[in-house]
Amino acid sequence: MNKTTTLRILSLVLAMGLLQHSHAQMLWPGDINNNGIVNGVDVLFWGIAYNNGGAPRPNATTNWEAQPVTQMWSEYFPGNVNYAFADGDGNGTVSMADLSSTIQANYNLTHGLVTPENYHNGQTGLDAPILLESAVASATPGMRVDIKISLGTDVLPANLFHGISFTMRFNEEFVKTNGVFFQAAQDAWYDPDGTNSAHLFKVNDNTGLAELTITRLNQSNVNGYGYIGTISLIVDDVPANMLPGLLKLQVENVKMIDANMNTYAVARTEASVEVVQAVTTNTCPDVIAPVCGANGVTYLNSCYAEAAGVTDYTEGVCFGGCIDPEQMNPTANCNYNYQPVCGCNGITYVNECVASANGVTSYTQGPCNANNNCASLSVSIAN
Ligand SMILES: [Ca+2]
Ligand SMILES: [Ca+2]
Repeated sequence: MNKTTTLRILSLVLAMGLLQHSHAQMLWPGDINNNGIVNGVDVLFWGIAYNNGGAPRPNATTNWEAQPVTQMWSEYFPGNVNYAFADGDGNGTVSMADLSSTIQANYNLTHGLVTPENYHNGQTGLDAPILLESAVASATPGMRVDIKISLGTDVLPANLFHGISFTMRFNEEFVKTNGVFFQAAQDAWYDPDGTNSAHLFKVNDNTGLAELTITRLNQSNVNGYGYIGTISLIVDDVPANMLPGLLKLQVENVKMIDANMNTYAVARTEASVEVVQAVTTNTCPDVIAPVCGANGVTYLNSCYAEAAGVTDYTEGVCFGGCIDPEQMNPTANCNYNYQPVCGCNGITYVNECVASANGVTSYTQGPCNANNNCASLSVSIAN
């Protein structure tokens, strides 16, 4: 190895060292914990540094680009990140503007390798839980589903609370794009005056992930439990063949901290709502003017036939003597328990009540044989 080569290698090593050194001092606005991504955990750090101050950052921008931090502030987060990293806009104080102009604006953006957050998911029955409570058990396309979110219970409260960040996963195929919202609790237990906390709620429709972060702002803890807000999901107009289906909301990753940034385990739960097809209400008149559909089913009148999708029909009952139009009762309160009967018209009805309400004058127990339009359950009853 000659002298020139040695020098070149030396200067290369030196340059790499400098790069490395300057990289360690580089701030990406919004990535307060400097782990490579802007997300809710950065909001927790922001809450811890809120109102702190130090040297402003020369030539600061909130754009997503690396900026040198030339002068450190006096305090450091655990993990040795300087408080100056919480000053996203570089004006020398950590304020609300740093949340909106950097964390919110640069949310989910990444630089370099992302270091995973140290979430602390707990155990049911041992740790304070995040509880999800849906207002409804089932919903139809287009409907809004409200799910109440609580943290802690009287038995397992959230003690020494300064902030919490957690993700919730939902099956995005059941949820309308831009159809997820959050409403924070008013005068919540973690901030009774409503003046000492902030929250950030973000949704990624493509991945079906929502993230909620709530933080206090004065670096003092509270003990408590209860309602923290409501997440609302608008059910998408999913194709009928996907229904019934289950819309699930599951708490995925949680980080809850005190004012010293100790983390506390939180138990996770989920909520599910059955998505079912909307019941189409039939507005046909109950006029007795029977028609016989091409499917062999007698309908009370042509309106009922067409409502059932049968456009090919003839006037009168399908089987004279077998169907009595006077006996047809579109508003009969039949259940749909499967106790099939075979009508005199050769059509299987789901049970006696349905057969009778369709005007069938006689029938035998059990389904008709396979050749006789077995699958045709009555459609002429509005239920
Ligand atoms: Ca981060
Ligand atoms: Ca600032």
